[in-house]
Amino acid sequence: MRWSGINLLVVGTAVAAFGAGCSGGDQGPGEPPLAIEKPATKSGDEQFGPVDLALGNPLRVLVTREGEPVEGVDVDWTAGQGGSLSDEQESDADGFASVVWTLGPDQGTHSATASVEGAEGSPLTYTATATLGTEPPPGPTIQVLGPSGGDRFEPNLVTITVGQTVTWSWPEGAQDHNVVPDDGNNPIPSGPVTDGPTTYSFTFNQAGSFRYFCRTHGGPGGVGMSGRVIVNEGQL
Ligand SMILES: [Cu+2]
Repeated sequence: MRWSGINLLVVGTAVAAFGAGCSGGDQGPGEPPLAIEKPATKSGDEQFGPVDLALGNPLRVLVTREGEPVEGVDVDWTAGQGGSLSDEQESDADGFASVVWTLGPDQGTHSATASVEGAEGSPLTYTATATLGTEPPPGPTIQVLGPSGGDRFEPNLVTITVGQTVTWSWPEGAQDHNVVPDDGNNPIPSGPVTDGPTTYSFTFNQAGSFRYFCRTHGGPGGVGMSGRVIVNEGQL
């Protein structure tokens, strides 16, 4: 499978070099190669969606040659994990080609690829997280640590998607910590400083970058025992 793919690529390159058999994009002799990339916005990469349903946004690829969009190029798409894709279309006047991705039946990480024979950057891999129902997957847990080993949040930077829940966990031995938001609301304050073991959770329903700190050992603006949660819009 791999080997035949490489052989096809070599043959395709050789054919293109002789200036014959081009499949769109006006590839001629001596012309620089096509390149494909994920668009900077709305690529459709890293979406969350329920199993067996189409993702909310299409996957998009940008086809260029020397930085200029190229129209009429056939992009080959594949979907793994039992997923399926809408009919392929050639790149448009702005160099974009897109497909709608319907995820397969299993929960977890799914992948799809876009490829253009002989193009730089090919193949591109897109991933999606398939969920059961419409609930976003659980978010990360942040350890609330110290004094042993130093007073700190670990990790002190996490990145999530809107709708995900972050859990702070004070293990046994953690002393005099709380979670206080710089902006007063995100996350809602955990309350008075407390010892472990205990937990506190907050669901971020707003995109942005949110700093927080421990009243005893830190302060706003990233001072001392502090951390940050970056919340991305879902389904970019
Ligand atoms: Cu503290």
